[in-house]
Amino acid sequence: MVQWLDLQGASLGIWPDWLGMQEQETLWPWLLQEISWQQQSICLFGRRHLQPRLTAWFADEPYRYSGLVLPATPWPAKLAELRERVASSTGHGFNSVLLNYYRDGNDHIGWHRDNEPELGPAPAVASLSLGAQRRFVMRRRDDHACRHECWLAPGTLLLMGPGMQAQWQHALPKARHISTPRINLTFRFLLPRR
Ligand SMILES: O=C(O)CCC(=O)C(=O)O
Ligand SMILES: [Mn+2]
Repeated sequence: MVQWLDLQGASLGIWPDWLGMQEQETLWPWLLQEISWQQQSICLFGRRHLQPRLTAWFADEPYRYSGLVLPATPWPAKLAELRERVASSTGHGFNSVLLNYYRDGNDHIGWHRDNEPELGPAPAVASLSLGAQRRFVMRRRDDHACRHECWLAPGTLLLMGPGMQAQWQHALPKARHISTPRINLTFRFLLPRR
């Protein structure tokens, strides 16, 4: 059952237990064994940094973010099947997935918006969480005191609806007490290049 929240004009959808325990138990080792996880270095404010997490990428189109160009990469059948199920639950189609592997609570993602030009002006971004439960925080760009947060338990599907990226930033903060890993699959739709 989906829970919809209205965040001042942007909708957030949460499907707890979207992926059952048994499927999580087969998907998790498959992701660890079959995905070629990389620690990318990115350019932030003119300096190069290693990202504080590992990532992987599959897409029908190339994607540019934080000074990186991620090429078009064919989808493994397992992820293509998940993409269809995410599309049918959320009502949004996706042609790319960015996977994040947070090795422990030190790995994180800072405040940002998923607002690259390829995503268009009002993208929907769907996120499937596996492994350690982590805190996902959102704040309005124009009023950082206006915040919302949720705990992303394994198996949860989250949809940041159209409008969210224009007004809100999001982050997955460090959680030093967490020693176990988390994997997150973020499904996006990239506009074909003109
Ligand atoms: O790990 C998460 O839940 C969020 C990841 C994220 O925001 C991103 O990859 O852009
Ligand atoms: Mn994001």
